[in-house]
Amino acid sequence: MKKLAMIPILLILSGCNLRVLDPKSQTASDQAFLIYLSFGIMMFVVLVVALLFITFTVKYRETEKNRHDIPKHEEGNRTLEIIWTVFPIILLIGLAVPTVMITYDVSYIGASSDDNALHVNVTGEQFRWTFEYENGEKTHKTLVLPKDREVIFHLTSKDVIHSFWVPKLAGKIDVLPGEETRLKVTPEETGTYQGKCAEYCGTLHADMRFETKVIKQAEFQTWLSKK
Ligand SMILES: [Cu+2]
Repeated sequence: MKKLAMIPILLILSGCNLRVLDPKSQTASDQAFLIYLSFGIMMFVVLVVALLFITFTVKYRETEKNRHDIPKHEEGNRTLEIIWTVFPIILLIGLAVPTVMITYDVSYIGASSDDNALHVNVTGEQFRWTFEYENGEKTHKTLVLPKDREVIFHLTSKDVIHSFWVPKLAGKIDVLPGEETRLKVTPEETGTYQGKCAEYCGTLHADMRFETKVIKQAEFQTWLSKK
């Protein structure tokens, strides 16, 4: 019992929080769906294997009666072979298709999107972020985004590899020198969300935290024009 009580304590002490599973954007919802899907498939496999393991352990255990029996040698059971070949393939396709679709959609590779999308250039450097809007305005510590509008981030680094991460809005994305990565996010709820660099990039890596403020579209226009 004492050991069981340790589990919640360990979770709290580990600083574990489930922001990733509290999505506030379409992208984060899609990614949370992938987490649940892969976890579901994994649990299904674990349960089936555990069930078979227990069944066979009980069924074929040594008893007084069967102590000297030598089991019949089974070879080439076609039905079983088809089941354990086809079934994992179906499971993997079930995992791969949504994963590839969502990854491509979120990475915004060549896909034509909303004409109304907001493009934000994100530059990582040791040790700060620069968020540049379409009118040339820049911010560093606060990223302001409009609610319910598609935002395309164009990310690059001035020096080493960083990783842009606002857990409630989207999964981590690498920010690389000399190459642009892209991320599509449509925030769905107003609020302030913590962001950080998720790739250790030097002594002041921990200083690369920022706030993401999602505000209503009209407020966003006013904010941007006043900058
Ligand atoms: Cu960094």
